[in-house]
Amino acid sequence: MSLGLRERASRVLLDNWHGQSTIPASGLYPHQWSWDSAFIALGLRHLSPRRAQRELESLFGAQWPDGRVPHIVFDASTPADAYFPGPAFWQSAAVTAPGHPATSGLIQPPVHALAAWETFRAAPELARERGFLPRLYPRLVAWHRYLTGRRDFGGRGLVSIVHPWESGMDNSPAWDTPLSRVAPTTSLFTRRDLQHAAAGERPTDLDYGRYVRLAQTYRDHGYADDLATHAFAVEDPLTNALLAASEAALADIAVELGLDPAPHLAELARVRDALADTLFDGGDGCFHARDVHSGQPLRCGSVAGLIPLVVPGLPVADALVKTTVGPRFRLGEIGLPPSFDLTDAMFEATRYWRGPAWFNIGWLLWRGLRLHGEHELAATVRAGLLSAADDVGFREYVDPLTRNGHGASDFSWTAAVILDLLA
Ligand code: 2M8
Repeated sequence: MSLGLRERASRVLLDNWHGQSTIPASGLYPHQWSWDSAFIALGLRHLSPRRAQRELESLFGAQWPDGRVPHIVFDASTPADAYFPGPAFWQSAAVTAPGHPATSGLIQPPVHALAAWETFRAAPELARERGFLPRLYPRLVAWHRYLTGRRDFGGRGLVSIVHPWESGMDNSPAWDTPLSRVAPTTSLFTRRDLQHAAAGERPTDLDYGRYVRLAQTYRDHGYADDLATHAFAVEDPLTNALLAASEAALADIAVELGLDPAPHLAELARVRDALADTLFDGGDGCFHARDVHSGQPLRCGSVAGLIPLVVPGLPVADALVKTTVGPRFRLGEIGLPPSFDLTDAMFEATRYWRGPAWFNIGWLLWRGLRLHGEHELAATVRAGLLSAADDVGFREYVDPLTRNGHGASDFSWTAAVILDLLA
């Protein structure tokens, strides 16, 4: 099984390569996405370490002067109306230097330093020869500095996201309450996504109207990061957990570069403490996002609440492990992580981030479980992900109960994490 699967996964990444970076999937996602590229690099490093390095370098080549890494880097050779919202909507040229690639103005979860370190480890000699880490490290530091310096709206040492697209888990039920306060846009727009995917598996039109309104407001304020501009501002456990894990990776990178890792280890400890002290719910055995405007925890069964397992030294890992195998996620039994609590009435097995299992999330849990010594459960997750991909191909997401595939086919991060699991 493994040989065929590896070859098929490699083919997906080769086909989706666009010269300097990889698109998530043709049709639905025809540009470069930020956190997709990080997962893609984790797989590409086994296929072509040089390409994996290029993947991250081209993403960071589009970094903004303020340090933010945009969530989409537009491919200039792709028709402008292939994706909505495209370059004309975001108008990034107004805030970046001439010649800068066109990008969105939002961010995505900061898994990049972790991917950069793993990419380096796959081919240290080539990376040293190419100056991969010396060039990337200051950019990674500036990225984290943007997050901690400009996005701590809650004043509690955690990063706030200002749009559901920034979470990477766009229509997660966790965002329903804060999103309900947002008036949908009155501008007319065409949803290009529905030309490539079934409406029943995507966010609703009402969701999109709100997404567009939030992005328009941010853009019309020159992408300034002040809380008053943002109707939506939440502290998300997944974003902050990946920041902490990436600080641990920055410490490793610093050592490789002959620099002092101590500031990164201190930052890891600081974010980890802030997460555990403020977003962990002991009664529920998981982390909850917090709505910065209301000050309320967004109590809901999103799998994002389990992702802090990737944080080294997390003091509440045992409680999280218990939750993963309990009735809400049944990870030990089904091997695939539902994106939302299976027992909740809001669970929808095939609608995007409201229930389906995603391979990048499975990979993060696999990594987190191993980090905390849960090797048997990690092996179950690995087997679940591999057999699902073998059965249905490299789909964007799968129904965690029937294991039927949904969303885009030949989806890059699915193929990439499968390659990594096979390595
Ligand atoms: C999805 O998000 C984009 C908007 O950023 C979309 O729906 O068009 C999400 O699944 C996100 O996590 C992912 O990075 C992106 C590309 O795969 O698609």
